[in-house]
Amino acid sequence: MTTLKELQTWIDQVTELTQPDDIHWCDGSEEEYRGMADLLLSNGGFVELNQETHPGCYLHRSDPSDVARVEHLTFVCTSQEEDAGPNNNWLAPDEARSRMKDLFRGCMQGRTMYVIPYCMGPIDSPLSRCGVEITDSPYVVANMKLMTRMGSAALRRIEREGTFVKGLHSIGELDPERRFIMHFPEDLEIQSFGSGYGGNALLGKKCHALRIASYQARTEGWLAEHMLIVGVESPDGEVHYVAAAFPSACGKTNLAMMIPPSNYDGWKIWTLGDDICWMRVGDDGRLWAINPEAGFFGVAPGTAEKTNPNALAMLDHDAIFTNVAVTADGQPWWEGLDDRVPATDWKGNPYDPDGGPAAHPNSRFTVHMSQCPSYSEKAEAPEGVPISAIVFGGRREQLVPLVMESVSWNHGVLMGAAMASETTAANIDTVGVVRRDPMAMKPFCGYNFADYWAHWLSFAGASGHLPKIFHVNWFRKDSDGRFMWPGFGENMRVLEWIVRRCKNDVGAVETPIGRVPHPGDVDLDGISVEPATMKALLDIDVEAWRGELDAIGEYLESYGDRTPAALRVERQRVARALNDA
Ligand code: OXD
Ligand code: MN
Repeated sequence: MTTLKELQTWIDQVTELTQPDDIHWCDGSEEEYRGMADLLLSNGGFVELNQETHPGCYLHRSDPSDVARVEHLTFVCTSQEEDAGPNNNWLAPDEARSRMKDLFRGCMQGRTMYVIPYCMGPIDSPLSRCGVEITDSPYVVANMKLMTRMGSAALRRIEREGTFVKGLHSIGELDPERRFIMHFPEDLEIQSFGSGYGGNALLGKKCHALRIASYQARTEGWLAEHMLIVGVESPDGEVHYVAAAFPSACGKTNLAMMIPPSNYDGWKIWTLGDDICWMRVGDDGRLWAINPEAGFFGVAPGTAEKTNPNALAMLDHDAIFTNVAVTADGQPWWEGLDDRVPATDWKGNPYDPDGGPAAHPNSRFTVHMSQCPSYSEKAEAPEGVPISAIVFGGRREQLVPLVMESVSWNHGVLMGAAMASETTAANIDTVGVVRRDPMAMKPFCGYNFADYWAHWLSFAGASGHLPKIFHVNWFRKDSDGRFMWPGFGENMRVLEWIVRRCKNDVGAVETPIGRVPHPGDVDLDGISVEPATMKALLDIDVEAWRGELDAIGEYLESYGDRTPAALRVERQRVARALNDA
């Protein structure tokens, strides 16, 4: 089925190991997608939703033990342990391969093996990279169709280029005791067994486009990041592109599809991506970005008319819902959507208000990007878009101001490396604990963080036209535990300041930890944020920040000798500025 010998040999080896009944090469056609949906409807993998209100929409209920990424079962298997770093679980490649071989042996007996050639990024972009996922899950095939450029065109590119990421996936028995997600970055290879859930099973996403791609990006001189991409259009028609990194389930999708407040006449946000961004320095010295994905795999709970009207508008047709609740008339429902009461919870049981949330907190929608009303055609541009600003952000109740700007590239890298956030339901572990999540890549960096920071720092000398770097925090709370900033569409006010800083047409206040807006420079027209609250949102508590800088220092030192000296120097500079303040 392919002219590429390396691909055919691998397929033959996997066939011999896993013993499928059938092999299906995915062509990516609409008919194939329909066939997959019909198959899933007939075997219980899909439940049909109300086809009058939601044509082409289906619900998938995953195994209740298989509802999120599993960081504790995710490994980076480099030949040297130090190359994976303290930020990853590590196994020696031989050991990992032999464990996985035992799991995969005979696992596709009685099943069809699907071969999915896919391209991450526009099919004709030099920034794109291809992969082939082998899976025994038709749910994965259907999702990959929406999330990637999948099928014949991708196969042609793979045959032309001769290189591709090999991803082998089986749902196995969905037994949490027999579940592993292994990455072999040196061989551009992924093996995932025992989970059918998103990030564990749709291998193009976190496994390829972040873990493997981050490793590959370092060797090839580019960046693979956990970032959304938006175009911010101002009333004069100028568009500035912004890439922003936030940890999982911290509002990337909402920000990516934001509708500016009503007093922002003539402003518009264009959506290019909500999760992953690949960037490379162009001939003009600017960073050019593509979104390697073709769809959104977004968190459903909290998505509502008020928080993300564009997302709601794209979810009433041709979407796959995973682990949401259902109303009596068969419509998808989740907490925060509206005040209807669902009939059935995410497990398919009659809804019991005392029995926990109706939709799983990490329930998801999968939908093709072009269905988003704010979708930008530029998402298909082979050359990508030039990035004016990089924004880092975490979920921090205290300490971290609404927005600050770094004074240099290296300072921006320190801001990214020092990021911390309260954990969310996107991973199976405890929720709400503050952890360091550098560049929002803690679960996704395919190599040692110290080397990753060094890679980021290496760009400083590469060009004089790099984006400015900012840090934001939408989640600060007052002493009564209330959010101080309204968030959602109102974040436009902060984005405007960021864009104006990029154009050098607004000033800033220098503080020891970076530049913040003059309080009057963030437009508060139409929102009930008092000037005193704004002042507090931008306030720097010098004493508390001294403690934070100590904690950052300890964190950086936990990477030992590999921590780049330039990052240490930068931290010392900020610590000194705080001591002098
Ligand atoms: C995601 C995640 O699914 O970050 O995007 O967990
Ligand atoms: Mn993500």
